Formats: sequence, structure tokens, C-alpha cells
Amino acid sequence: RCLNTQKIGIIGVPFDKGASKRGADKGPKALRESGLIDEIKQISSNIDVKDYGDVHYELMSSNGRKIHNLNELNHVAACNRALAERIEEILNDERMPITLGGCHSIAIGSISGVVRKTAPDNMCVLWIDAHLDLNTNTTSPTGNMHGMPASLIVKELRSNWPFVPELEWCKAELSLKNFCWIGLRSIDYYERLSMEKYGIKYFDMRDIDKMGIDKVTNAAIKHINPNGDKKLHVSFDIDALDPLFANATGTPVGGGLTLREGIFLMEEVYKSGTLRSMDLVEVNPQLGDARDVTNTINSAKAILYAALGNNRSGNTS
Ligand code: Z70
Ligand code: MN
Ligand code: MN
Ligand code: MN
Repeated sequence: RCLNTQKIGIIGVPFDKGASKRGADKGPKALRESGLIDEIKQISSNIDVKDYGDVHYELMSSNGRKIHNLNELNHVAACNRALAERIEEILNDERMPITLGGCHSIAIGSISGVVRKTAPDNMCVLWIDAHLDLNTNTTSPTGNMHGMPASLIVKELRSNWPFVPELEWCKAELSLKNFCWIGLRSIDYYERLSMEKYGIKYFDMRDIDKMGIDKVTNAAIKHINPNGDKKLHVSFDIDALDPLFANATGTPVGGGLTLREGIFLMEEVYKSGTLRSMDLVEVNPQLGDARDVTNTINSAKAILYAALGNNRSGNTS
């Protein structure tokens, strides 16, 4: 076996209950049916990819009461708890977990699973998104938990959360210091206040216009991983891309990344040699027309292939 074997584990999360629109649960199936696994194998003969199938979960017994402004909490909590265990399993197999969403609430489980196998100070997170996803149940204008995953996994916001027994398994161990956002252009009022209060590092679309995607990407990677010794998790929300390239998603926002910027960003991530785990979320094949769906799936795949070392000038192994 080649020394540079890249061992990858794909896990699907057919889950959309963190969002208000239905259909992101069909993302994993649409991606697989478009040939994802075989195409990954074609990137390089050094890639060894295993498909772990989909996450299944059972609801925990509930007292039927509802906590304020956390839509579908029981489903979000149960699904993510199950996902965290599958991520642990993939890491125990020494594979890089790639989580196919599903809505972005699934980052609660995917990142929690990674933290269980990594010292929190030894990992960092790049959050590629039009949105910040840093709401809590008191700041969220919608109650949709796909707008909250980042706030549940960082210690700085722990005290902003009430005690939520369903989410007790989810420990807030990461620090916002180890996070950077790229692609932002839709931020809620209280999210903006949090950005200022906690000095959150981000490059919004305006920064990309000013600096260009090369400088932005490398400044982001350098900021969260100055010595290159940390393990990188990338949480990629497909709505970071402009709706021209990814319209089949629940909350498209104009003025986003071009597909080329998205690909370049992930090529730089690959080149950094630090990528350890990744989410690819919010592909919703039930939105838009057939052309929108095909475009979005092709964009999502191109992003993932760039992260796995696909070379636009041709592959040699
Ligand atoms: C808003 C909220 C969101 C994705 C929408 C929207 C969050 N900030 N995330 N679509 N992917 O409801 O919290
Ligand atoms: Mn998101
Ligand atoms: Mn988003
Ligand atoms: Mn700025």
C-alpha cells in the first residue's frame, strides 16, 4: 500500500429538521446517485474511500414539553448524537470523515464527534457560509437550529445557553479563537453584536472583493493555524456559493462566492495538508428546477473534489 494513501470515510445525514424548508434530507442520496463515490476514486489511486452509509437515529423519550425557540429540538438532538458516534467510528478507522448533509444543524454532531478524538486546542474550524450560524435560542429570529450549530460547540457562548438536557452530550469545548468564517453576507442583528463582543475572525464577501480569494484563504488558514500543527475541520455550507452556482439550497443569498473561488479555496485547504474532517451541507434537491439541482450537485462535488486534491491541470496518480 502506498505510503500516501488518503483514507476517507463518507457519512450521509438525511436530515432537514434544523431548517424551515423541507428537502435537504435528500442531499446525500442525490450526491451519491450522481456518482460521487466513483468520482472520488478517480481523483487519485492513492485515495481509499469507504461509504459508511447514512446516519439513523431514534428519538429519545420526551416529556412532550417544548423549550423556547428550538424547533424540532428532539430530532436535532437525537440525530446529532447518533452522528457524533459515527464520526468517532470513522476516526477510529483512521479515515477522514466527510459528512454529507443535511441541513447545517448536523455540524453539531460532526464537530462534536471530531472533538472527542482531538484535544480542543489542537483543532481549528473554517466555516464557509453566507450565514454565521451563531444564534442561540434567545437570539434566533427563526428558531431554526441550522442557524445555531456554531454557538453550541464553542465555550464562549456556553453561558448564553439555558440548560438543555437533550443536548447535554454536546460539550462546548472549542474556542472561537480557533474559528474563522469565509463568505459571510447575511448576519442577524444579535449575531453581529456577538461578532464584535468576541472579536470573531471572519472574511466577508467585501473582504473577498478587496483582497481576493487567495489572500483571504491563506490569511484565514494562517490565523487559525499559525504553526500548521492543528487539525482542520471545514464546515462548507453550499449557500456560501452564489445562487448562480448553487440555487438548490434553502436560503440562497446573492453576491456569493463564484464556483471558481470556492474551488480555489478548497484547493488551498488541500495544499495546507491540515484537512482532517469536513461537512458539505444544505444541498436541497427539492428546490429549484432540474437545472438548478444539477448545477448545485455539480458545484458541491467540485468543492469536495478540490478538498481531496483534485487538480484542475490534471491528475497524475
Ligand atoms: C438565520 C437564522 C441559515 C442557513 C439559513 C438563517 C440561518 N440566521 N443558515 N440558512 N444555511 O435563522 O438563524
Ligand atoms: Mn450554514
Ligand atoms: Mn448558510
Ligand atoms: Mn470585513
